[in-house]
Amino acid sequence: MGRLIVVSNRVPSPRERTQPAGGLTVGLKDAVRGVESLWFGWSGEYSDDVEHQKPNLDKVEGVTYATIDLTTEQHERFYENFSNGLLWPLCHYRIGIIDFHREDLRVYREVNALFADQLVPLLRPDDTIWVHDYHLFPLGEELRKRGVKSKIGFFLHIPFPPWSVTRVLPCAAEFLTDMTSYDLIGVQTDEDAHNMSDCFHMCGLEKDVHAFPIGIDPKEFAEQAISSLETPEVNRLRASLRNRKLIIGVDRLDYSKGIPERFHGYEALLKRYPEHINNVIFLQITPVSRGGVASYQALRRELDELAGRICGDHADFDWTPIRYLTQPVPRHILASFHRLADVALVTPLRDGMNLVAKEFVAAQDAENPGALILSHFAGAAPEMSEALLINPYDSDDIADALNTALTMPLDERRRRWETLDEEVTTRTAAHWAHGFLVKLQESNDTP
Ligand code: ADQ
Repeated sequence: MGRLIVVSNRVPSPRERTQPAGGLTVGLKDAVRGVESLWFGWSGEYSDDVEHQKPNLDKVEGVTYATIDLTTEQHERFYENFSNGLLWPLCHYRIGIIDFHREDLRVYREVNALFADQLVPLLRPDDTIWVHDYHLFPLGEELRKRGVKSKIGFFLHIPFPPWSVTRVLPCAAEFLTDMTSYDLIGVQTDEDAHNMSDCFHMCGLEKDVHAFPIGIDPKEFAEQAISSLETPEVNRLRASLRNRKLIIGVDRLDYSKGIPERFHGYEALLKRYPEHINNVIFLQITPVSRGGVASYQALRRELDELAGRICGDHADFDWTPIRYLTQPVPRHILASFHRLADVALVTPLRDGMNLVAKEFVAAQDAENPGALILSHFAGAAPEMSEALLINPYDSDDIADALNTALTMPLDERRRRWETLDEEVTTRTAAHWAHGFLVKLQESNDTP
C-alpha cells in the first residue's frame, strides 16, 4: 500500500502528536503506525495571503504533518459560522438554532477548495486519502476536480439526521451530490447510515453508507487511571469526598451534551431521594470550547446560573452538592477521577458516539466498578445496553437512574461492567481505523 493521507480541519498539536488525547488522534495513531503517512489540516494560525502560502511540513515518528494557515475571515465564516454555527446544530437535530448565510457557504466552499489546492501538490498516485468530519464534506469532489484518482474515504464523527431535518440546509442536495465522489462513506451508527443513505436516495442519488463505531485505546486509558491514583490531585479529590459517593460528568462545554438537563436530573434526585443529601458529590468537569459562538456563550451563562442556584437551594454549611469546573484537567488525572467515581452521568441530547462513556468503563476497577448512566441518544448506546439507559429530556428518569446506580449491589455492578468492558476492549480505536481502511481498499467504484 502507498501512503495514508489523513485530512481533518485541525491536525494534532505538537504535544498531541506524541501523547494523543481525543478519539481521532488515538484512533489514527494505530492506523498511521508502520505506514508512511501525511496528516493535512489547518495550522491554527492566520495569515492574509493564503493563496500563495506553502504548507508547513513537520515530520514526527514517521508521520509528516502538513499545515496551512487561514485568513481571519475564513476562520470566522468557515469554522465558526458555517461549520460550528450551522452544520453542528443541524447534524445534532437542533434546527431551531441554526443560522444560514450564503456568504458563509461561499467561504466554506472556498476553504475546501483551498485545502484541495494546497494538498494536491503533496499527493502521489498510490496514496489513500481519508477525509474527516463535517468541515470537509465537499473536499473529495474538490480533489476529483483537480484530477485526483486515488481512493478517497470520508468519515463523519457526528450524527447524521434524517432527510426531514437535513433538507433544511439550503445546499443539502449540492453537498450530497459532491459526496458521491468518495469511494467510501463511514458514519458512527446504523441509524446515521440509514439516514444518510436515505438522504442520497431522496436526492435521486445512490450511495452506500456504512457504520464504523469509533472506540478508544482502553489499555492505555486503564493504565493511566491506575498509574495516576497516587498523584496529589487524585489524593486531594479522594480526601475531600470523606466517604461520600462520587458522581462524575466530563464533557466539552457543548449544548449537545445535555449538561443543563443533567443538572436538572441531579436536582430531581436530591428532591425525590433526600437520603442522598450530604452523601453524594456531583463533579462536573466542563472546559469551555468554541467560546466565539453565541450559543456556547449562552450555555455557559445558563450553567453558571443553574449550578449556583442548585448549590444555593441545597447546600449545607459543610456540603456542596455540585462541584462545577470550567478549567481543563489533564487527561491522566481525569482517568483516575473516573476510577474513583461511583457513577458516570453521560446525558447527551445527541452525540455521534461519546468516548467519555467508553473511557469511564475502561478506567474502572474490576473488583469494584462504578455504574454508567447513558443517554439513549448517544451513538454509544446501542453497543452499551448494559449501562442504565435514560432519556435526558426526562429529569425524573435521570433521578431514578441515579438512585439505582448509587444503590446498585456489587454483583450487579460487576455483571453490567464486565459486559460493557468486553465491548470497549473489543471495539477499539485501532479496530475502527483498520475496519474503515480495509473497506476503503476493497471499494472499487472510483469515478
Ligand atoms: P466530542 O464531541 O469532542 O467528539 P467525545 O467523544 O465525548 O466528544 O470526547 C472526545 C474526547 O475529549 C474524549 O477523549 C474526552 O476524554 C475528552 N474530553 C472531554 N471532556 C474533557 C474534559 N473536561 N477534560 C479533558 N478531556 C475531555 C466528536 C463527536 C463524538 C465522537 C468523537 C469521536 O461529537 O460523538 O465520539 O468526535 O468520533
